[in-house]
This record gives sequence, C-alpha cells and structure tokens, in this order.
Amino acid sequence: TTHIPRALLTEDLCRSWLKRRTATAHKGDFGHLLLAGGQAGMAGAVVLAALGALRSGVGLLTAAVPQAILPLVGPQVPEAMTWSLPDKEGALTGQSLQDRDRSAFAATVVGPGLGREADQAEFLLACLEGAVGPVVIDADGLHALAGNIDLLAAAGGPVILTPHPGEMARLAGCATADVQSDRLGVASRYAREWGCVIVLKGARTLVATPDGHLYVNPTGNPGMATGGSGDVLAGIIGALAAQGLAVERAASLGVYIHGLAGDLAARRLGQRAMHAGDIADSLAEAWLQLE
Ligand code: NPW
Ligand code: AMP
Ligand code: MG
Repeated sequence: TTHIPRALLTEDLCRSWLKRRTATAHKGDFGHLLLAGGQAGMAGAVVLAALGALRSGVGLLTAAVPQAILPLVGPQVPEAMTWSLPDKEGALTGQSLQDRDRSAFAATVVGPGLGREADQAEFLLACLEGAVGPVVIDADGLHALAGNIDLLAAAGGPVILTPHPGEMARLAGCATADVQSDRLGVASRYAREWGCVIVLKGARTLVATPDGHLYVNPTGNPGMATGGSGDVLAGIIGALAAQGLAVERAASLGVYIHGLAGDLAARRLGQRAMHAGDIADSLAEAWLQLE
C-alpha cells in the first residue's frame, strides 16, 4: 500500500488558528449558526449540539426543530433562539423550512437527532439549497445522504461531513470493518471524490480535505464512546465555521478541542462516569488551556 502523507494536529497548530476577540467586538462578529435537527425522542441530540456551539464562541445560535420537541429544547438552552418547524408525527419534512429566509446564517449544522423518516433526504436537500455558508452534515443527516450523495451539489457553500465509522461505511457502501482497516485511505479518497471535508470519527479521528490534506487528532479517549458525544462535536465545528474559520480549520480545531474537553472530563470524572454533557461542560477549561 502507498504511504498517505498526514500531519498530526498539534496544540501549537490549533492555537495558531484561534481568532482573537478584539476589545470592541460584538456578537455580530462571531457569526450566526443555524442548527437543524431533532425529532420526537431525540431532543437531547439538539441540546447537546447547541451546548457545544454555545461553549465554542458562536455569536448567535438558532435551533430549528420540529414543533413537537420545541418545549423540550428551548428551556434547556435559553441562549439559543428557536424556530418551531412544522413536522409530520414529530419529524421534519421537505416542507418544514419553506419560506424561511436563511441568508443571515454564517453556517448550518444539520442532522443531530433528525431521525430516519422517509422525508429526511428532502429535508436535507432543503437545508443545503437555502444555505449560504458552510454546512456541517452529521448523524441522521448522513443517513439521509447515504445513497443520495448527489445532493451535495445543491449546497450553497463548502460541506463538512462528520461520520463515525458506521456512518462512513453506509455513505461509502461498504462494511464498517472496511472503513476501520483503511481509515486514512477511505477518508482521503472520499474527501477528494465528493469534494468535501470528511471528519472520520473514532479513536484518532481523521480530518481529510478535498485537496489532499489529512490530519490525525491525538486528543480524546474511550470515555467519549457514549451517546451524544458526536452531537457535541457537530455543534463545536458549526460554531467555528460560523465564526469564519475556513472549513478545514473549523473541522480540525473542533476535533482537537472536543477531544481535549473529553480528556479533561475523564480526568475529573473518570471514563466510566463521564457523559456527553460533561464534554460540553469541559469545553470552557479546554479553550482556556489552548489559549
Ligand atoms: P456496530 O454496532 O458496531 O455494528 P447509527 P447513532 C457503528 C442521535 N442520538 N467504531 C456501530 O455499529 C444521533 O444524533 C441522539 C465502529 C453502532 O452500533 C442520530 O441522529 C441522542 N463502529 C441518531 O441518534 C444521543 C461504530 O454505528 C452504529 C463506531 C442515530 O445515531 C445518541 C450506530 O450508528 C445519539 O447521538 C465506531 N467508533 N461508532 C439523544 N440524546 O437524543 C458507531 N459505529 O445506527 O448510525 O446511530 O450513531 O446512534
Ligand atoms: P458519535 O458516535 O457520533 O456520538 O461520535 C462519538 C464521538 O466520540 C466522536 O467524536 C469520536 O471520535 C469520539 N470517540 C468515541 N470513541 C472514542 C475513542 N475510543 N477514543 C477517542 N474518541 C472516541
Ligand atoms: Mg453521532
């Protein structure tokens, strides 16, 4: 097999990508993120993604969720504005975003807790079509994309995919074992082929770019193998993209800080007891440590 050049994500590299907050800065300088997802039974995924974003410096956040779960999401993240979207039996549909102007959003995250109803591909398409900035597709957004990779052409801006190995396998049409046995090859091949940044999650998460860059993340631990961890990451990356970091840097810095927060949570609570909310809670300490 050929050697694939890759770079380790170092603390110094990640620190060099941080944007400073000037003394006269205002919230408009840090971007407005749209977070779209959720369905009945998975309000928590949206909350966790929102917490990741809110702890990563975003200026404004709007959570767009099915009206059925709005009462569960809104009170848990008072800093976020909300859109109550029309749903079908608790799930978003291709019509849910109709007449919603999205020109104000610097970036979009779609997928956490979205569910797997028949209409999810149409919802994803509507999301991509109306987006002006970068779009992060995670979780069930990736499920909707599998078998419909051409939908990516509808995106108004650059796209970041954040699959775990199971989601990557579904996207690529292979087995999870095939992904895990050639993580570097799979991530770099499909980033190039699909023209998007791919964050292939799991121990030593990879970030692959369409122009052939490949980063390996050294932070993180098995305590992060718990429901909702990935949702927090999607919110972090979306927040960084909304603040104007180039997608390659938003993805890489997001992965690094998410793992560092996971390491700090594990030190405080142990790998066994920590849960995804603790990763979001540890973000403050992680950012302080990186700065
Ligand atoms: P296995 O079991 O090994 O064959 P799915 P999901 C594989 C929401 N959530 N290495 C593994 O397959 C999300 O946002 C809501 C190897 C595993 O069983 C989504 O919208 C929460 N394999 C939705 O749920 C909290 C790996 O993939 C399978 C792997 C579905 O997301 C939880 C699971 O993947 C959750 O985030 C690895 N490192 N990682 C809430 N509180 O509201 C995963 N796999 O079936 O795509 O579903 O990831 O659970
Ligand atoms: P998800 O499966 O979408 O909830 O994402 C899980 C998150 O936890 C990803 O960011 C993974 O990289 C991270 N994670 C899971 N297991 C490990 C592990 N063993 N080592 C490091 N990070 C992990
Ligand atoms: Mg996930």
